[in-house]
Amino acid sequence: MGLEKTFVMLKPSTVARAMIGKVICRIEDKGLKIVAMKLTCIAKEEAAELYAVHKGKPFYDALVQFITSGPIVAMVIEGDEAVKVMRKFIGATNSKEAEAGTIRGDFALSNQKNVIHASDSVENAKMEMEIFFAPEEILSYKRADDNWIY
Ligand code: 3AN
Repeated sequence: MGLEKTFVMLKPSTVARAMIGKVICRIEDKGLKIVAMKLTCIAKEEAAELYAVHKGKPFYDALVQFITSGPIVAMVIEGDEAVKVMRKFIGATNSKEAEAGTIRGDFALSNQKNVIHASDSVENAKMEMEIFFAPEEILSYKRADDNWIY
């Protein structure tokens, strides 16, 4: 088993649509474990760090504007191959093309207001969780169903 941690963010549109619970429910039902979580606002500098790879792209300014427009939920999610599993679970960036059954496929129509972000590699996960969490904020605990998931 390859236990991994990944960074997940529920976007301002998800908080505004009162869908935090719905999305978290999916993550927990899958057997993935929330090991850190906070409702917070992203500063422009944090947004620039998070989306550094997109700087210069036509949608960059709108993306930073959107992601800083209201509260987000930042989380660290742990599980077997959590990075790959979460990416598959959220679906394609363009929600219209995201498969039914994925979070974006089921809850969105937009490629910007696409509900959720999840890191695309173990390296990026580490970098992204460090933007939002101090090491002591990432917890380790047993869930009652751990033995039935693994
Ligand atoms: P993903 O979130 O699926 O990893 P990325 O990393 O390519 O997608 O893009 C990061 C974010 O930038 C997306 N979640 C989305 O909000 C925004 N974005 C990506 N492509 C577009 C686009 N063509 N138009 C508008 N926003 C986009």
